[in-house]
Amino acid sequence: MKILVTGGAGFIGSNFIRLILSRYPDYEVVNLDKLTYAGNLDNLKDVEQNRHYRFVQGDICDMDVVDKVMDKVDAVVNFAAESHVDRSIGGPADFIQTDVFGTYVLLETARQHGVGRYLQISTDEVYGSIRAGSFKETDMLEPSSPYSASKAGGDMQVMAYHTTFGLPALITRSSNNFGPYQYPEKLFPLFITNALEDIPLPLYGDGSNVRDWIYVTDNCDAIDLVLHKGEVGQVYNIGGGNERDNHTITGMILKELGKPESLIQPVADRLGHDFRYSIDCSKVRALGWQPSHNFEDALQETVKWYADNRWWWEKIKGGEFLEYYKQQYGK
Ligand code: NAD
Ligand code: TDX
Repeated sequence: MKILVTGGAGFIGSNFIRLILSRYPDYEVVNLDKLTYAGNLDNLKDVEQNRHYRFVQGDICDMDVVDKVMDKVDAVVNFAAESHVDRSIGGPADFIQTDVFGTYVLLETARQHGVGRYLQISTDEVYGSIRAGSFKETDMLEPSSPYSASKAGGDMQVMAYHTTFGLPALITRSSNNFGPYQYPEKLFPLFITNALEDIPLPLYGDGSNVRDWIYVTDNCDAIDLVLHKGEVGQVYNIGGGNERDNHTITGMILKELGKPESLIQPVADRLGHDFRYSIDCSKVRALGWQPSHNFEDALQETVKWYADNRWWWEKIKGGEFLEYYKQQYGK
């Protein structure tokens, strides 16, 4: 089987490629990634010499490039996206371009090539916020941020290509991932690395917003299952079942590192900040998946990974990230 993974140099995509290459030694993986600020070939250093793996630098919005890399591909898994909510508030254009138009280019090319399976990696954020209960796959999409609206736009096109052209397409919508190789703009890696550097942890609002956390390889496991066993035309929610508010997560990270709570710095809330995400995952569980990581152990493992792998994040935090951080906080 030959799989085209797009956005494979990012956080989840790189963890997914590692899993596929180790689990299916005869598969071919082509990784098409533009290498935006979030794309990082260091994430795949350990597999770059694997003869079943090939990296191509390119944009999913470029139909010529996509057409070339889709040659003789059996399946496409699209991770490529602008993925950070705060950046989408600062400037939505790149989000519309990659998450909406880029998805269209992939779908159209997959249709022309007669690709056997197209899997779109989406997010629980497309449903919007929910005070009580959990969203099912059939619930209405009510995205709140330019990021989640762009992702919802991508999802709509995927289903339209399935219904109209019979493209064998599927979608996964996962909750918040954490684990190794996550760009340090997101909550977990930002707070862990800031704490390691003894600099403040900017907690939005009153810290009471709730996310459902999933360890990244548990999500990759579920994606693998849906790719191979999912029913085309279907959506699968993938959640860790670990709902925690941001204040609790922050306290756990600080405790793990033996750092004081005085490092927490309450800052202005995110605009349109969704209060709580929660998804019902009975459908993917019925397919045979369940998370294999206990939340507390996985958090401990993740904190240790960032503490042990300063080489990975110190150079990121010294570059483009600093400019972004300055814009956010004016220092
Ligand atoms: P990420 O930002 O770490 O990685 C995105 C990757 O896509 C990067 O390597 C980047 O270079 C690449 N990319 C961006 N624009 C591109 C383009 N135009 N052409 C080719 N490559 C491009 O993101 P992530 O956290 O790994 O998320 C991966 C996917 O999973 C995204 O689609 C995201 O919406 C979704 N998702 C993420 C989470 C999460 O918690 N991180 C949760 C649910 C869903
Ligand atoms: O500095 C911060 N302070 C803070 O309080 C940051 C970066 C975040 N937060 C809060 C906002 C959220 O309530 O922490 C929570 C998590 O924030 P992010 O890590 O930015 O994740 P979120 O906005 O929930 O979106 C993530 O999960 C769903 C990913 O970035 C998306 O790509 C994915 O679709």
